[in-house]
Amino acid sequence: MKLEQHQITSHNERLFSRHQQQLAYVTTEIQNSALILQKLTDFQIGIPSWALGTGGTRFGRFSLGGEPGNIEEKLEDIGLLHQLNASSAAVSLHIPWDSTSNVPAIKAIASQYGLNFDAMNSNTFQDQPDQPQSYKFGSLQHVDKAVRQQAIAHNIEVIRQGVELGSKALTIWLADGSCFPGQLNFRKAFQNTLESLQEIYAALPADWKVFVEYKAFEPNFYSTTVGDWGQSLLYANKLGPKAFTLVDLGHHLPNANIEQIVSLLLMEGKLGGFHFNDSKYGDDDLTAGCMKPYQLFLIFNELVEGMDQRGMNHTKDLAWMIDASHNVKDPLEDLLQSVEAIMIAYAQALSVDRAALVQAQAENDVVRCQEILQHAFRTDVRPLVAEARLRAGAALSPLTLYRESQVRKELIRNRGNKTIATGL
Ligand code: AOS
Ligand code: ZN
Ligand code: ZN
Repeated sequence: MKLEQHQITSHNERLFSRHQQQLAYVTTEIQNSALILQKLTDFQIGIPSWALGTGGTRFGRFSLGGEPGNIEEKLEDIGLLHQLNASSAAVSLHIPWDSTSNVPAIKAIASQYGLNFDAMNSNTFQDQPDQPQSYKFGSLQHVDKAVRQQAIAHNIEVIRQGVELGSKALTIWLADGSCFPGQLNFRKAFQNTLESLQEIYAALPADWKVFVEYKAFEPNFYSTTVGDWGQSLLYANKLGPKAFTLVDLGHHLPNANIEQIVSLLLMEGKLGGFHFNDSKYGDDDLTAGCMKPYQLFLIFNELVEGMDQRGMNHTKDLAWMIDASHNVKDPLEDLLQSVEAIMIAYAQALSVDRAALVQAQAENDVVRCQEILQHAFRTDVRPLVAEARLRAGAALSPLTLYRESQVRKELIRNRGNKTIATGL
């Protein structure tokens, strides 16, 4: 389903005069609003193919209806999001949840919606019906070489499919680890994983990157073989210049200082990408910014400062992706909220008075440092984010338009009421 241009136009006309007033105010408050607008227009966030249907937990799943049943429908959904917010120009696929058997058709649909293929995700955390070896005791770390080989071959196959689609990166998240003390020799597990990763790394095309995603716990509850940014960075450093760490916001132990991690990874040139989400307890995969918007801002504050220090391109040099999964919301509405929260945090970080902060830090003026950051955080930049969308031909209020045009009703009419999206 696609929106008609006149639907967007008339929505924007209705909200325009109020928007103008709000924008006028914020542009007097923020010095560099022209630059921020440009950066917001350029910024694009990858949508995970597995976030388009309602997720579930081991306690059950509640179908929403109208969910995409195949990759073509997933691309349609992301295309719709991109029409609404002009900030979701990429999809992150998951193999084998997504079938790429018809590459020309997939590419044609993607280009029709103006979508690119962000990092490809491999899956060695589940057994597929036809596979000879089981991942019950790990994949790249496994004590049995045959299992490791199967997992390596899968990752290389994912790269091959990604090349055909025009993706430029592979994200490896491993469930590998152990559930009980004594189950694993930590060093052997690390070495096996490293050797396996080296084989995958050797298969990367010259212009590809590999992202090593870490996670503190779950599904293993005693040790995880890529458990934190230290372990991920060890792998990335040992692998070479095409290997990077991927930070998923939900993958830390409680209260971890993620903004400091981000800052140091950037300093080392080893930050590769992001999985945005939010959480209260663990890997909750909730809507970005729904729990800790100040933390999201502080992370972006480090990102902007660190990327500018290194002369990096904000949009192209890191892979920005959402990783979310929901039980109670319409996933499309949820993704609109996540993208909005990310854009707001980014705009706030861009508005920080950097020179004043540097000076206040040099003077150990702790109060002033806090004031500078909180001023940026507490200034309402939403009109800037809306203006960037307006200029890109998208909706002033994507969520409002989504609801007004009764998208979900239409999707249910087309795809049915009892739908299961492939994924977790
Ligand atoms: C798992 O916890 C990780 O966040 C993964 O990045 C992701 O959710 C999974 O690989 C789905 O593709
Ligand atoms: Zn993730
Ligand atoms: Zn996760």
